[in-house]
Amino acid sequence: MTDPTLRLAASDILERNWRGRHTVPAGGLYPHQWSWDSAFIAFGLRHLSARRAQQELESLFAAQWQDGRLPQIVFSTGLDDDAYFPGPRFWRSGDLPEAPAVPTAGLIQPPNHAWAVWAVHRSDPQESRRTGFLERTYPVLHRWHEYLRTRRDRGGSGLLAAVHPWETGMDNSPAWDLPLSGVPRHDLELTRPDLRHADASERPSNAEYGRYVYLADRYRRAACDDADADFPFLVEDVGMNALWCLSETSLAEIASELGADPFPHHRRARAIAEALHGLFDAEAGMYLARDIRTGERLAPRSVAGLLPLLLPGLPTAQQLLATLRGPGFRLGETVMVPSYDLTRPDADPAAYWRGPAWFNTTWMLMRSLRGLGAHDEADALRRNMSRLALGHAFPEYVDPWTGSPHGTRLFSWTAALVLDAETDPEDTP
Ligand code: 2M8
Repeated sequence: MTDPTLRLAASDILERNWRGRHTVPAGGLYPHQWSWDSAFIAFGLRHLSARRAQQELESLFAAQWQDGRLPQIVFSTGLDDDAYFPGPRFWRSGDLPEAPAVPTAGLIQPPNHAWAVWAVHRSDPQESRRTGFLERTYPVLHRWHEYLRTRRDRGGSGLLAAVHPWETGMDNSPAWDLPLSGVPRHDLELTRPDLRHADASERPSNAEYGRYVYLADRYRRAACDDADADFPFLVEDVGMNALWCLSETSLAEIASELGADPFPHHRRARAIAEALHGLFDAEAGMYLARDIRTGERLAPRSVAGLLPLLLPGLPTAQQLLATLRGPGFRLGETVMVPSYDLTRPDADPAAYWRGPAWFNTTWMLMRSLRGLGAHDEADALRRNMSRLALGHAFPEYVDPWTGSPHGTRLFSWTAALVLDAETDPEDTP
């Protein structure tokens, strides 16, 4: 780590957002535990305390459903129900037979967890072996991936489907505009505690929220059973599937380390990679999400479509690199990687997942660039991330051109991922 000030500031935020067994993404806007946030946060925590990184992941794993799913949110008890919407009263997970004892949401988020577990192990293998970290977590991760494989392949293509934009982690991405347009709006008056903590112009609109709530409510009414053949939102998201594939590769490493057979994981990772290839669009120069209901590819080019760069030996890597460096994403001219195609007239550098640059996606692409030998470009991204994080109180996201900060501040994965990038700059996916 070159800059002790950065390390101190980042660890301060992770300390401030630590709630005893897990870290909240941000105190006001996101006061519970989020699934893929925790995995990103563990990448940073592992440089401060291997034990704490293990706890972060294992507090999430303790909320695994009997069907194997890891929930989008694990609700902290002791907070008012209106601290976040939809909260525990909306989900009433305790009434569902497959849900755990702790209150959770019924949706999921991208499966980056096995990847994080393997990274936590690698950072201190001795401590990991001493505490039996992999022995405990391997069965959890295995059941999680089985849930995705058996219950979420809604299109029969070998890819997992998202039933809600929230599941993709890129909630408001323009890629979801078309499939969302056919979703009815929930007619109840909306509660928007998020607007107490963030500017309304930067958050999803009430119209979008009405549809989000309709989908979540309909999913909950069916006891989150993934069996509703007419479900109005079913998409194959590139980012979720790329992370699933990468995590399956990590499961193979974990299995080997435990003396178990890695082959089934390698076989599944290959099958996901092959299915994912069906989403490659040569004209777009990247992967595009697919709407299962219509069978059509979704044209908006979001940063998710570049995330297969995380996968080793990707046959389309050079095409993706060209797109990342081209007019849509402008690597080298922008300070961090934008979330959406800059050539589109509706790209907005400040609106939630519709143009701004996020630290998690930039960090993933920075690692991918390094894995492909593009060290100068990876270093430039790392330096920009650190400068902007430190200069702007660790914002949730930034304008990709100017670096000006947006969203909430003191954001946990921003702190964790710059800490990781600076401490272990040579690490690749
Ligand atoms: C954002 O999503 C939540 C819903 O899950 C929200 O908008 O209220 C997204 O940026 C998501 O990727 C992230 O996990 C979550 C918490 O940081 O916030």
